[in-house]
Amino acid sequence: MASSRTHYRTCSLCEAMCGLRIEIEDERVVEIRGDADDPLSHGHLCPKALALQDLHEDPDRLRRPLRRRADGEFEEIDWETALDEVADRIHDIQSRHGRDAMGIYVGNPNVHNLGNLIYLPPFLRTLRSKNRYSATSVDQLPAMLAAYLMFGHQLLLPVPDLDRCDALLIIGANPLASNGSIMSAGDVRSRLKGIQARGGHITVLDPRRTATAKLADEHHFVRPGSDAVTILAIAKLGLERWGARLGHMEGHVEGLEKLRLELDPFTPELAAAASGLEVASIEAMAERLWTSERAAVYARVGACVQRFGGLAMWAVNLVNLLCGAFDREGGVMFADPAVDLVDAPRGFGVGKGSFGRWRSRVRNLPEFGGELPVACLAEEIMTPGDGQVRGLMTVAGNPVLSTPDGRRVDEALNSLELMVSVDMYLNATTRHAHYILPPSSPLERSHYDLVLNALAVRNVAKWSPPAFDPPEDARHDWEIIQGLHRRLLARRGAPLSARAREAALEKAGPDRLLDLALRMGRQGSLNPLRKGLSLSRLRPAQHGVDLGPLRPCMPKRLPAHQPQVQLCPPHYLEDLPRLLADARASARGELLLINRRDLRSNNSWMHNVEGLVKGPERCVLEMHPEDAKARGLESGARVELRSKIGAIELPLRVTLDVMPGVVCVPHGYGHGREGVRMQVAQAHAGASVNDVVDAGQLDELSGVAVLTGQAVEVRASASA
Ligand SMILES: Nc1nc2c(c(=O)[nH]1)N[C@H]1C(S)=C(S)[C@@H](COP(=O)(O)OP(=O)(O)OC[C@H]3O[C@@H](n4cnc5c(=O)[nH]c(N)nc54)[C@H](O)[C@@H]3O)O[C@H]1N2
Ligand SMILES: Nc1nc2c(c(=O)[nH]1)N[C@H]1C(S)=C(S)[C@@H](COP(=O)(O)OP(=O)(O)OC[C@H]3O[C@@H](n4cnc5c(=O)[nH]c(N)nc54)[C@H](O)[C@@H]3O)O[C@H]1N2
Ligand code: SF4
Ligand SMILES: [Mo]
Repeated sequence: MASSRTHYRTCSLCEAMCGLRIEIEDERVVEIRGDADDPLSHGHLCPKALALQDLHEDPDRLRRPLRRRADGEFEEIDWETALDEVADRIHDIQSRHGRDAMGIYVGNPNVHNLGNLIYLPPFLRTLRSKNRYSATSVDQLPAMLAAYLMFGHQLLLPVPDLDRCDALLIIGANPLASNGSIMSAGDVRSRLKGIQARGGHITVLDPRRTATAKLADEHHFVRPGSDAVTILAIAKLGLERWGARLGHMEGHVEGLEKLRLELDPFTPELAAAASGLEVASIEAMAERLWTSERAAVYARVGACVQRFGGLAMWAVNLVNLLCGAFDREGGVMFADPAVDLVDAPRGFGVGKGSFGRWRSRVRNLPEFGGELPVACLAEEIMTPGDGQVRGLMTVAGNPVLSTPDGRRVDEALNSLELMVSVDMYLNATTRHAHYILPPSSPLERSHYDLVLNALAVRNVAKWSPPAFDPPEDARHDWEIIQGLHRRLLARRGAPLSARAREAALEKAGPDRLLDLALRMGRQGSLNPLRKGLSLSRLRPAQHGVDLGPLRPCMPKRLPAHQPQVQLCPPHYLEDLPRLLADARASARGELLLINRRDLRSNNSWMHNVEGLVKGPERCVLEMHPEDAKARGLESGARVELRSKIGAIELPLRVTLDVMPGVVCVPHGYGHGREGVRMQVAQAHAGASVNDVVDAGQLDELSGVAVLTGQAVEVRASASA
C-alpha cells in the first residue's frame, strides 16, 4: 500500500521564508504548495519552491566526497578518508606558511542553513585566518557597516514595517523579483499592494523599470551610483524645511548639529545633476517622507554595491531617523526574534562587528566583521610573498561566477596548493577543488531561520523537521564542518578540554543547541514572564508560531557600549569629499552596467533545474532604443559587452525598461566553463557578467565591490 504524508516546512531558497506544504508519497515528493496557515507567507510561494524537489532528485547533485587525482579526474572516496586528508592538508599548510595561508570563502546559502550558522563560527575561530571572505562584500556590507557605526551592532538592521507603512521609498531593490531582502516577507506583491489599498504611495528609484517600479505609484530612473548624493539631499531638505522629527529618539542621538553643517553642500540641484532626477521630484520625496505619518525608506543591493555604497546606506539611516520613521510603526523597525543574535546567549551571538582591525596584504583594504573584501581574493592568492593564500576552502559559495573578475578568480583558484569545497555541485568554482565535500539535500535537514527571523516584517518562529531521512552515507553541512574542526584540533594537539567541547557540540547537533538558545531567549521558557518558547513548543506548531507585529524597541535595544545613535561617525565624514568631488565632476556619457535578478533564478546555483531555465533565454543584455540605434544594433543581435578587464558575448534585447546610458545583464550565468558537471545549466550556459566586472573598483570606504555602475562598451559581436 502506498504511504502518503504531508510535510510542512519553510522554503530555504530565498529570504522570504515561505511556508510550504509538501505532499509525499512512497518517500517521493508529489506536490509542493504554499502553506495557507503560515503566519508570515499566508500560502504564497514562487516558482522556485518547486525546485526543492528537483534539487533533491538532481542526478548531478553530488552525494559522495570527490578527490581530484593527479590526472585531473575526480574519484569518489569515503567520508573518513576525505575528512582525514583535508584536515591533514589544512594543518600542513598552516604549519608551513602560517594561519593566514589558509583562506576561506563563505557563500550566501549559509544564511539559510541552521547547522552552518551554528557550527561555522567556532570553526572559523579555530582556523584563525585573516583571509576570511564571504558574499557580504558583494552584497549588504554597507548596510551592516552603517548598523555597526551608527547603532553599535552590525546586525541591528532596520526593516520596513511593510504591513503598516503608507509611504515607501524603494531605492535599488526589486522585491518582486528577489522576493525581498533584509525584509523577509512572503508575498511582497500583496504587501506592496496593501500599501496602495490603504491609500499609501510607493516610489521607486532605479535605473531600470522593474516589475516593482511598474507596480509603484511613481518610478524615476536614476543614474547608477548616484544614490548617496540624492539621499543626502533629501536629508538636507527635510531637515531644513521640517526639522528633525526624532520623536522618542530625542536625546538618544548624537551629532545633529554637526550633521547640519556636513549636509550643507548636498543641494537638490547637485543631486539632480548627479542622478538625472528633477529637483522637484527630490523635493516631493522629502516632503512625503517628512509629512506622512507612516513613511519609510528601504534601500537594498542596488544601493549597496556601488562606488558610494557606504555613504548611501548611512544616508538611508539618516533619513529614516530624521523623518521620524526610525523604530516607529509603519516606518523602519527591528524584529524581536526568538533567538536574538544581537543579544544572544553566549556562543550563539554574532559579535557587534569590527572595522579596519587589519588590512589586506596587497591592496591595503579594511577588514569588516573579521572578513576582507572578496574583490581582493584573487590577488591575495596570486601575489607571492609572506602571507600569501595557498589553500582555500569554499563553503556554499561560487566566487568564480558571483564575484568580480571571475576569470582572474578562476586562474587564482587553479594555482592553489589546496582547495576544498563544501558544495553539492561540480560547478565553475568547485571544479578547481582538490576535494569536494557534498552535503545532504535541503529536504534532508531540519530548518530554522536564525538570521532571517531577525530581518522579517513580522515576528515569527518556525522549526521544520527534515522531510526525508538522509541516506546512511550522507553528511549534513554542519557534520562536515564539525568533522573537520574536530580533526584540525587533534592535528594541532589542542588541549583536551577544547577537543572535548567540540566533540560534545557535535554530539548535541544543531536542534538541541537551537532548543537551548530558544529557551534562553527573551521569549524563552527559561524566562518565566514570556510565552515559553522552546523546540518542544515549536515542534508541534507545524505552520510556525506568530509572535505578532514589530514593536518599537529603541533606544533600549542599543548596545550598552553605544547607548546613543551616532549620526556622524568619522568614517563617513571623511568620505564626503570623495563623494562631492565625484558628484561635481561633469564627465558623463559612458555606458554604465547594472545587473538584474529574475524570479526563476537564484544567484549562480539554480540553473540546473529544467523547470526554472526553460523558455526564452534570460541571459540577455538590455539596452535602451536610443543607445541601440546609435550603435546600429537591434533586438536579437549578438553583442560584445566589453570593459577594461575583458569581454563577454550575449544576445541583445532593446527595451524602454532601462534608462538611456545604462545596460543591464543578469549575474550568475557562465556555466560553459570546462569541467562543470551540471547538465541543464550547461545547456543554458549564458555568459558571466562578472567576467567584465573589474575587481579593482571598490567603494573605498567600505570595501564592498562595485557591481553596478561600471563603464562598459557594447558593439555587434565580431563572431556573429
Ligand atoms: N529570484 C531571485 N531572488 C533572489 C536572488 C536571486 O538571484 N534571484 N538573490 C537573493 C540575494 S542573494 C539578494 S542579496 C537579494 C537582493 O534583493 P534586491 O536588492 O531586491 O535585488 P535586485 O532584484 O537585484 O534589485 C536591485 C535593483 O537595484 C537596481 N540598481 C542597480 N544599480 C542601481 C543604482 O545605482 N541605484 C539604484 N537606485 N538602483 C540600482 C537594479 O536595477 C535592481 O532593480 O535577492 C535575493 N533573492
Ligand atoms: N554582478 C553581480 N554579481 C553578484 C551579484 C549581483 O547582483 N551582480 N549579487 C551578489 C550577491 S547579493 C550575492 S549574495 C552573491 C552570492 O554569491 P555566492 O554566495 O558565492 O554564490 P551563489 O551563487 O549563491 O552560490 C552558492 C553556492 O552554494 C552551493 N550551495 C547551495 N546550497 C547549498 C547548501 O545547502 N550547502 C552547501 N554546502 N552548498 C550549497 C551552490 O551549489 C553554489 O555553488 O553574488 C553576488 N554577485
Ligand atoms: S519566494 Fe523565496 S521562500 Fe518563497 S517559495 Fe519562492 S524561493 Fe521559496
Ligand atoms: Mo545577496
